[in-house]
Amino acid sequence: MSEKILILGACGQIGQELTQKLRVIYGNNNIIASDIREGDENMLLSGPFEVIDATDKASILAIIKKYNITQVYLLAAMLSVTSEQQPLKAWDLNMSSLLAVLNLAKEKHIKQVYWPSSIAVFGPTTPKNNTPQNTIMAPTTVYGISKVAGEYWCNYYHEKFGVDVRSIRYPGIISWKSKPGGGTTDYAVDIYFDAIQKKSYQCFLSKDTRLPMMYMEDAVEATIQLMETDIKNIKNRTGYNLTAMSFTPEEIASEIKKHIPEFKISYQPDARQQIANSWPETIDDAEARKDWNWKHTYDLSTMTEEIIKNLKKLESDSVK
Ligand code: AKB
Repeated sequence: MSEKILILGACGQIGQELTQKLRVIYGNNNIIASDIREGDENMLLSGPFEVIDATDKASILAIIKKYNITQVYLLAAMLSVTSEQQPLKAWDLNMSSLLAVLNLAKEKHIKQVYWPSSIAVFGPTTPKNNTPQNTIMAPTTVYGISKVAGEYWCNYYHEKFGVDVRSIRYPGIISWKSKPGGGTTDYAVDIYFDAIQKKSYQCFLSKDTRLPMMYMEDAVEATIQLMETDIKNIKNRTGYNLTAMSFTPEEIASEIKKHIPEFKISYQPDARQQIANSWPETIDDAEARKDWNWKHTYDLSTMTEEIIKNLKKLESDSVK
């Protein structure tokens, strides 16, 4: 039987691009996009779309039955910065949605679940460099606490009930087609937009804050690759470490200057600095590379070239 996939949170940064890629691979009508709000034109015209609250198990079940869904990608979540502003709301959204979907899988309404974890599972006492797959976690953010708890719920549902749930600890994801919202790594997206539009950027992190990052193309590729991997190769049921590059604001700025020489960056660290300081600088993702043959394609230089080329094209198309 071919897969029928429901994406919860399809209008978010990763959801938008993942939906389009899955529609290309599996066929538009086999990918049911959904979010708490209606999608944009691109989303609505390219395949089925449903408005669903990802914490409402009964509504998710109705959609699963309506379309004979086999897999759910649960991407609805509040990220690190917004979670600090509304801790209980974040805990409720991040946990209730996960438990709703895990229970639907336990009750055999669906066969497979994808749920994103994050480098936010780690904390200030975690080894900062080449952070291993299994190490001290102890996060100091609400978002991180919800991701650690979520990882162990996934593992529990797998061990106790045989639920096939898979997860990646995403680093900061950098994109130009879709924008993030409410994350600490968002600066690495905003910087490109401001570089094109204003030739300058004021960064909310200090110039030497090194964080693990990945280009969206790689993140989407990794996610689909993990979900398509033969079940016998999936050895980890909490969340796989995954990375492509690590850089500081100063390093990304100097890469941008190669394309836009007049670009200027200034630094005004705010509360987000503390979140960034609690996260690893570089990640060891050897297990993902071994278990499901993960390989990244983009580094800082190839990603920057690609993003700037595309944003310049968007800008020139919009003035035509
Ligand atoms: C965030 O900054 O909150 C996210 C993440 C690393 O999970 N991008």
